[in-house]
Amino acid sequence: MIKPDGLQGNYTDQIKAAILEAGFEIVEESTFQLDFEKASLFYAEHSGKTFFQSLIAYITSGPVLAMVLEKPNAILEWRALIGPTNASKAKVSHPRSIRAMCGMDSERNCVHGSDSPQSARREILFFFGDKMNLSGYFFSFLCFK
Ligand code: RTP
Ligand code: MG
Repeated sequence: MIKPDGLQGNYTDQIKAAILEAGFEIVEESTFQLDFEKASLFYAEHSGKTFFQSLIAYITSGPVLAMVLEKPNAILEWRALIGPTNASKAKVSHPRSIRAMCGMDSERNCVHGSDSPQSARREILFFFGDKMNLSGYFFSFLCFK
């Protein structure tokens, strides 16, 4: 997912170029404006943390671009490509990462990545559940092939 700062900073083309250069296929994509309720659901694992309210304000501050990316070992490969959560540290430790390119700090880091097959499944359903036939067969193919 490209977060609002990624879209507002006009980084979409650069991020997509990095995605394709790394060998991912973009299987689905769509922009969404999340509201407080939806963003809270998306980041439910962080509810109660000190940064939660700020995170929700950030993620609802403009549209996001959600994508389904496909590649062998996609989850780890994508997390490696985006770099560490803190973008200001990424600029030093992972200067070629996407977060180094378009992020700013520990919150405004311009992109999100699912952190497990279970998260990927939940997040793909969250954004594209009404669009895809996810009643079992297709999704198993998508996630675990
Ligand atoms: P993401 O879920 O967005 O891909 O990021 P992540 O796994 O690298 O990091 P995570 O721990 O899941 O945190 C989710 C998002 O919350 C914001 N954050 N702010 N102010 C802070 O200390 C802080 N820590 C995390 C970031 O936007 C982070 O990506
Ligand atoms: Mg996370």
